[in-house]
Formats: sequence, C-alpha cells, structure tokens
Amino acid sequence: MGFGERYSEGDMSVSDVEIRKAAGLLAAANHVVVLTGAGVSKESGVPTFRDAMEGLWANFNPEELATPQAFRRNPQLVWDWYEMRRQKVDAVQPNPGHYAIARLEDRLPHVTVVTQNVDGLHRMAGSTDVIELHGNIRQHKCFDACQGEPTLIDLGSLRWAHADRPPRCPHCGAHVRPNVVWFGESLPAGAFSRAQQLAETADVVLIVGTSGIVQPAASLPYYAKRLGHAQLIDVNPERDEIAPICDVFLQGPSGVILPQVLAAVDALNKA
Ligand code: BV8
Repeated sequence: MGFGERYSEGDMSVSDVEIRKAAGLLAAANHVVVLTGAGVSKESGVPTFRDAMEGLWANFNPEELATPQAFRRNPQLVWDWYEMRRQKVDAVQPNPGHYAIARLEDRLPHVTVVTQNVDGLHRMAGSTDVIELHGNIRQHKCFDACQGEPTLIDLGSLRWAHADRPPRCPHCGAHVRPNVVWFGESLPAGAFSRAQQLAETADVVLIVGTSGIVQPAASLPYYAKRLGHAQLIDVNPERDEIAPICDVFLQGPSGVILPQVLAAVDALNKA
C-alpha cells in the first residue's frame, strides 16, 4: 500500500490524519523509544505469545511452560518447546515492520528498541540499539549460572545424545537452558533500568504489538507518560491495555502501518 491509501480491513481503518499525526510527533522527536511485543513479529510468521499453541503443544499454557518450575519438573519437555520455537525463529525473516523501525534510526537522532521478544529479528532487520528485556531464544546458558549470571554456553561446542536432552553445562553438569527470562525471574541486570531511564526521558514512545499484560515491560509507557513527557503512539490491530493512555492509536498490523508512518516522516522531512 502506498502512502495516502487508507489501511482498512473489516472495521479497522487508519486515516492519513492519524498516520500524519504520528509522523509529526516522531519527526519532531530527539529521543524515541520503540517498545515492541510479540505482535511485531506476527507477520514474519512467529506466533504471538497469546496465540493458541498448535499441534502437540496445544494442551500447554505458555505462561506455565516459561517458568523455572516447569523446567525443573520436566526439563526435556521445556527444552523441546524452546527447540521447536527456535527452529521456527531460525526459519523466518524480519517483516516490513521490523525494517521500518530499523530505518527510523536513519531519520531520527536517537532511537532505541526495547523489545519483549526473544527472536532477535530487530537486530536482523538492522536496528543497532536493542534492549532485549526477555533475553534471546538463540542463546543458551547454565541453569545454575555456575560462572555467574548468565553463564552463556555455545551449544555448538557440546556433544550430547538426543535422548539425554537438555545437554549438560560443561563447567558444572547442571542442565543447559535457553537464555530467556521466565515468569517469576528477574530481567537481565541493567536492561530494565536502562529501558526505564530511556522511557522517562523520551520525547516519543512508539508501542508496537504488545498486549500490555506482561510486567514490568508493560509499565514502561506509564513511566514515560507520568514520570516523563513522552507522547505515546500505539500500533496494534486490537485495542490493547496501553491504548487508553496513548496520544495516537493506529489500529492495524504493524507490517502495514509502520512503513506508512515512515513514508509520512520522510514526506515531512522533504517538505
Ligand atoms: C518479574 C520470555 C520480578 C520467555 C517472557 C508472580 C511471581 C513473580 C512475578 C509475577 C507473578 N505474577 C505476575 C508476575 C509478573 C509476571 C507477569 O507479568 N505475569 C503476567 C502473566 C501477568 N512477570 C514476570 O514474572 C517477569 N519478572 O516480574 O520479575 C520478580 C522476580 C522474582 C520474583 C518476583 C518478582 C518476567 C516476565 C518475562 C516473561 N518472559 N518471554 C518466552 O518467550 O518463552 S514474556 C512473553 O510474553 C514474551 O516475551 C512476550 O513478548 C510476552 C507477551 O507479551 P506480548 O509481547 O504483548 O505478546 P502477546 O501475545 O501478549 O500480545 C501480542 C499483541 O500483538 C496483541 O496485543 C495482538 O493484538 C498484537 N498483534 C497481533 N498481530 C499483530 C499485532 N500487533 C501488531 N501487528 C500485528 N500484525
């Protein structure tokens, strides 16, 4: 869709006025934080966290599997779930929404991506300042953090029998696990505090593809609005928890909406 065409599907439509308002806020901004959730990767083919799980995982609840308790109880089951998701992520590419976010860096002075996603697609799309609040599914670490948190382990350097999965830490023999943040675990040291500091000093926070449910990530827009001076732009096909405090709500898929916003920023910069 070219700039100027309205995005509309069913009862969703985003007017040029809303696109231009969002572009005007971004074009005037010095510091921008882009807060993303699973929805920004949906058009790459990565199911969102709340999408129904399929196949043999259909009977499991992600929020129960993504916990240290589940891993202790059944390490092989949790390992297999992450291996399935990692293989899905390895097979996909960034979508136009990721690329539009990356290209904002060429148009604006300071852009930082703060993502809840573990798929690594923002960096793959070219974003250079990315805070991965919940870790990265392509990395692995020792479950006991025997050399400090995180004790990262190169899976390629290990040899183990498939039947004995998950593999064992070469230092201490504990299980190897994905380097992601599970429910009930603290976020990587410094990641959230930097994200919070950036949110409180941002001129604009662009919120893309998050239900606004998972804490503490979901608090960042509130910090930006109440402790800072940020204008908030929300991009989501559905009205999420954060939409009510936002200055602009662009209802639609980010892979369609964000390229239109980028085109509108360029049109303003040319004017
Ligand atoms: C913490 C990595 C402090 C793993 C994830 C009891 C004890 C301890 C803590 C808690 C507790 N009860 C509650 C909590 C807090 C808990 C929490 O928030 N729970 C929720 C369920 C209420 N948080 C934590 O535990 C956090 N840690 O609090 O530490 C602490 C420490 C110790 C003891 C006490 C306290 C850790 C949270 C991190 C969990 N790990 N990921 C993995 O991926 O397997 S979170 C996981 O959920 C994903 O990262 C994902 O990003 C996130 C879900 O959020 P979203 O990204 O928003 O995804 P969702 O599916 O919800 O929404 C997608 C959206 O996209 C939708 O709105 C949809 O409309 C939209 N969409 C769809 N298509 C598109 C689209 N948008 C744009 N374009 C499209 N095309």
